[in-house]
Amino acid sequence: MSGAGAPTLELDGSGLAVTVVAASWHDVVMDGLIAGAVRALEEMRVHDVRLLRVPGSFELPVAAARLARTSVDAIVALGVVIRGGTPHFDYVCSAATQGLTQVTVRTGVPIGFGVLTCDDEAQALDRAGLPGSREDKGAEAAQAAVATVLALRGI
Ligand code: DLZ
Repeated sequence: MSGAGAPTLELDGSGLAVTVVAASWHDVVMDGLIAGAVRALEEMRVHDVRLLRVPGSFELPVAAARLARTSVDAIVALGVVIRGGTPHFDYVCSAATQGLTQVTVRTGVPIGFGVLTCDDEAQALDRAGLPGSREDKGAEAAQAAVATVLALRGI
């Protein structure tokens, strides 16, 4: 999927509580995604920013489901899944994507989707918001989560 076309968002997240739930596989990429998300939340003046780590991307939906029952306004889900030689990639990607979709739709709590699904580590590093990366998917997911909270308030 091309990263072109992402919106430029000027958002005021003051008064919001947002938790970043982050998998732990591929630590260099994860460090970049988490830093990007936290930086973006701070730039949007989100007053309560928390971080919850889980082992892998497969565990993101259950963590998000539990968080959605707390007082959070939004969740940012971050993970990196890199294709290997077995079908495991497809199962983990599908579990994370479908699980997070179910949580956000069923609970109404916006979830910024920052799970990278890449062919190799180079692709992931290029999206991780690190020095030299072309994209910052952690920041994009954080902005999407806050933008959705604000948009839904307007209904
Ligand atoms: C098992 C596994 C594999 C092979 N690859 C990844 C990966 O690239 N990214 C990731 O976030 N998690 C991976 N996992 C771990 C699963 O998400 C999960 O944590 C384990 O299957 C234990 O439930």
